[in-house]
Amino acid sequence: MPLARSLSVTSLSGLEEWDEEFELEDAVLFEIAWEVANKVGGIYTVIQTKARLTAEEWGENYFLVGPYVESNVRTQVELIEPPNPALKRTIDKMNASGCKVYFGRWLIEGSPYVVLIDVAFTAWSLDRWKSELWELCDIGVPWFDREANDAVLFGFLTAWLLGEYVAQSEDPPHVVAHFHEWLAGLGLVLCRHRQLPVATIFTTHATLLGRYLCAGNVDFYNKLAEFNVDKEAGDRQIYHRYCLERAAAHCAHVFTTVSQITAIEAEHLLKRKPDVVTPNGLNVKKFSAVHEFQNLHAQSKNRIQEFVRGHFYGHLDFNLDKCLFLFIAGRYEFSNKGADIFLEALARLNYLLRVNHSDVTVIAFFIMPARTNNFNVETLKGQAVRKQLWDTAHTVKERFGKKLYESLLVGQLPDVSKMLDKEDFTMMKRAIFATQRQCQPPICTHNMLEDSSDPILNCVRRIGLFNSSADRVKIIFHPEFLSSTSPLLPMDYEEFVRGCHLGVFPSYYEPWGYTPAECTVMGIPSISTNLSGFGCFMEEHITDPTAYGIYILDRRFRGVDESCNQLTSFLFQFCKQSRRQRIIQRNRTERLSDLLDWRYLGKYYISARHMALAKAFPDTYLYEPHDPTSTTGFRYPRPASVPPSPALSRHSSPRHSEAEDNDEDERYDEDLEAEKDRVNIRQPYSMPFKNKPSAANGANESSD
Ligand code: G6P
Ligand code: 1S3
Repeated sequence: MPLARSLSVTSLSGLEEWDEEFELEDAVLFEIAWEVANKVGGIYTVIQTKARLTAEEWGENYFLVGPYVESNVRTQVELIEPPNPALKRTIDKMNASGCKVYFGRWLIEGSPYVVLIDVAFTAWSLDRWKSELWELCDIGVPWFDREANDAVLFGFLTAWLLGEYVAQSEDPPHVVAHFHEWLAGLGLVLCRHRQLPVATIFTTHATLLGRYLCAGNVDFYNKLAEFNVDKEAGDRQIYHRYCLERAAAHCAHVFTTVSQITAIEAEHLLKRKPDVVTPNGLNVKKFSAVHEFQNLHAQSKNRIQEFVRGHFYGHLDFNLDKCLFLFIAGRYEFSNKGADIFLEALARLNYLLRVNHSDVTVIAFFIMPARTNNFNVETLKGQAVRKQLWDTAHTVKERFGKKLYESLLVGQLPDVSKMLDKEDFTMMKRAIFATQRQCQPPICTHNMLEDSSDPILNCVRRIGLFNSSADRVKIIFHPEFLSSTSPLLPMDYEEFVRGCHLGVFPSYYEPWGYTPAECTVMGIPSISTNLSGFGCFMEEHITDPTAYGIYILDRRFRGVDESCNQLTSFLFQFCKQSRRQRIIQRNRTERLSDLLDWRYLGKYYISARHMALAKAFPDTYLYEPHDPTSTTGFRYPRPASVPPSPALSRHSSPRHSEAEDNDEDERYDEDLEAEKDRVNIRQPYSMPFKNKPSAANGANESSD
């Protein structure tokens, strides 16, 4: 089976040695993507988080190239004059020839320079360029495909920019042009066709065919080698897009993709094996106090609890302190992102919690944007009722306090029976009456435009999880990305993730998967799959991922029903953990964040660039590839202290009582645990490049 094969391009050893010799003084890097300063999906995150590291390496010679979108520019970009004379001449010349090209600084970490091209302004050239494309490589782009039309305009304009830049440079520098995804790919094809002296890299973050085939009912991974790619692309009316993508992959000096699993997919669907796998990293923020991220969890959780109080008003018959918050988030691709099996597993979990008389309540959030017509009235009312109860309690408290104060002023202890008067009781009764509700708490927070055909809502209807009192699993579907200015749940995504207990991402098609990676760096456990780039990467680099709160679902070698059972079992085991075990697990999860830091994963981008420079300018640059068969990468050993299984976990302090919810005891255990693990595991950034002696593996497992 093709997936069993291992590509070793992400082997973690040896990178330092390959790259030390490179001198980049006269080289210039252009990184070109449709998502530069323009958030559409995950590629934006790649470029935005990586910018600081790349800007540190390339300084004034790093330029991001993207589309000009006025609303984005107003909020994210400071327009300035280009300090680089050749680039200034290039932009002036293009603008004098009927283009609109802007230059500025993108206001993110690293403040990289951006060149933003208004593609709509040059739409008058579309027909001419499409004919040229047809003449050149027989790719015909239909008039109705707006995205592909944009890709043609963007492609011709970026190739023009690069060609002009080379022409305007007195002493032509060594240019590296890194293109991301098919939307930017045509620029690369044109650079090669025009024989520009530019080293080109093409990174695909997902293949077009892979995404389309997986969304249908296809046994994708077992049939990878058998697809008739031209026919499949034609059947889905994406043949022209597919041709653009495949042409870019083949024309590039260096072809890369974001994970091993997508490398195999690309080899079969695009017919070129990637030269380097460039996994996605994040900007990892380290807190000076070890507990800081735990405190942030508690703070954010309180805010989610407030929302839940409002959403479930009149039905708050569960203990919020025993409530676990689970979530799935991302692009609304129902089955590709695994929302289908998550819902099915939630139904099974509900059954298990009920028959086991569990006192735990699970609230599962679905944060996936769909077409809506704003928040619905019932949801807004819930928050208004909660606010009113809060105001009432506050007013009564004030009145109570005033009477108490007056009594103490005259030297008397208050008569407790007179502290609350009739008016107070009337006010409180009125507030309680307002919490009466005839309907169940809503599943969806918004008015859906396609309510009757919405896949999540239809699945909820089928499995019958309607937020009733008897259900131990409740569902909240928020079909819009989160925002700190929302009147409903005023939190940004990061705060929300911190407040949850578990991220659930059982994707079927996920070239990388930033969502579980983001959970990890915030110390929140997550479920991903062995079909996602992230899941495979973690499996490769951690001896016992589950112990670190990285649950990896097997969707590769099991049928859907079996995977669903495994997911249910992960969820049920998670629900059985005590608070103390969750705290310990979060500490461990957070410890993995070094592995996902760009400071470390950025090395793969560096080597892709060096490889491209050496291929395009062999007289100047030399690239010595590492041993492609080497598989000796770093692996995180098993955690040295108490395992997280509820059955095996023991109290590490004689002070610890039955009261697992006692924060003081937890803190003590947590300190002890963190200290032990720090001594045993924590290492500086450079650690992943070295092998650890195997004796460290679990040697102290029972030293607790
Ligand atoms: C953090 C806080 C603790 C709090 C705990 C709740 O660790 O530092 O004070 O008790 O979160 O954890 P839980 O998993 O129950 O949300
Ligand atoms: C793609 O975005 P998506 O969510 O459509 O690119 C992301 C960045 O490389 C990747 O994390 C994700 O898996 C892909 O699917």
